[in-house]
Amino acid sequence: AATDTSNMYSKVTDPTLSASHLQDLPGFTRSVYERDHALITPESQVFSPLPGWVKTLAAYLITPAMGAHFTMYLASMAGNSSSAEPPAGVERFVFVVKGEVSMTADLLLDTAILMVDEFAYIPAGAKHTLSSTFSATLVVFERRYAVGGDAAPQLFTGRTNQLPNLETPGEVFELRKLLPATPTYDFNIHVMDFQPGEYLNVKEVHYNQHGLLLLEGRGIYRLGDKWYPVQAGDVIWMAPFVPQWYAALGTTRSRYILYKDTARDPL
Ligand code: UGY
Ligand code: MN
Repeated sequence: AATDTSNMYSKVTDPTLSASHLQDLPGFTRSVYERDHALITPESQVFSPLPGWVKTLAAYLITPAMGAHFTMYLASMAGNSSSAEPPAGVERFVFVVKGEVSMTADLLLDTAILMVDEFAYIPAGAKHTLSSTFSATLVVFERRYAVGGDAAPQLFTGRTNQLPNLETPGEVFELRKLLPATPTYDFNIHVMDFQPGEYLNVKEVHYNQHGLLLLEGRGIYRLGDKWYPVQAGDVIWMAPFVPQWYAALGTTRSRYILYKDTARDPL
């Protein structure tokens, strides 16, 4: 009997490693963990109960075990969930990527509602609770506050799209800083936008550490001498002095949120 040959060469036009299959390929991940950087893509993110929090799973993506001085985690809050306090002396920054959370705090008169693209900075020791009636996802950055400056950090909330674009001489990206750029704060959170085809002009090498979540778009991230295709949902850790560079590709803008330690003497 004649064999059906119609699909015989189908791998040529539908290869296993085509973009549509890459996500599901058993054993395949774009994640890497190197001495001075890591890329942690969604299929590698492992969620487990967040100690003290109610009905919340979290994936710790950056911790001091890697050499970082901060933690970065994604917290996935189910319905009727709530947060716990960070350890003593630790400040917290939360940014809502999905859903909506309420925040009560001793230093706040009213409950604050945080929606997607909104954020809160909570100084070390400030009693507060984040809760969600439905489900919500947060990206959280925490570190032990390094005393400095002449004023105490304040608890505040904000909305990214209400912040001004800051000029960065020699660069084309749009930059928003979510914390005041004063010596009171020992880190900042940058939101950076690149249109397709735009890229960092400076091939950066600097003492600061970064934790990055790509919120929108896709492109190529250079870390050290490796070049990584990245897309929304990917997380990157950059150790001090790792050469870093980004170029936005695709058809939509790239936007990432980035932790950066600032305003402290590295000694
Ligand atoms: O501010 C920064 O260091 C930032 N431009 N770095 C980065 O995007 N990798
Ligand atoms: Mn940088």
